[in-house]
Amino acid sequence: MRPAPLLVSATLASFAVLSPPAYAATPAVQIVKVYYDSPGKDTRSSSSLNAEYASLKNTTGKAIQLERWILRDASGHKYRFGSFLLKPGKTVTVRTGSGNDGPSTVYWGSGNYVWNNSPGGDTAGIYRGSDLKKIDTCSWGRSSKAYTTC
Ligand SMILES: [Ca+2]
Repeated sequence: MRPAPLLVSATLASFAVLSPPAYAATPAVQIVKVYYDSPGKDTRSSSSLNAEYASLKNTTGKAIQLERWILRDASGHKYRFGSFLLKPGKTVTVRTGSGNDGPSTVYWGSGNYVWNNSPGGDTAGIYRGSDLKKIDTCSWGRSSKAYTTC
């Protein structure tokens, strides 16, 4: 049974390829919450638009510059970050409507809602850099809640 060691290593290699990781690695910047159904009727008032938001958290121990990163929905609506330094462990909230950007909140500047309500749902995704590397996504569908925590 001379080939036995070869068979063993081949088996191990197949196992390594086929077996999924025990858990998905935490993304450096994680979509932690999307409040997709702002309270009350969708009147497109400033306060209603800004009650719709997505929150992104820096899960690392280092500050991350989000400039030119993109937050987008399933149908391709995009928000591109200006210069924004997200500090370690901190969260930035991207509100759908208009307002003055601050240290923990930025504004998409949209005149209409971005995140689709339940039951249709939507997918929020964040993408980095010129090659738009996918960092994280968060999806929702039918739900009795107005938000999702990812
Ligand atoms: Ca909505």
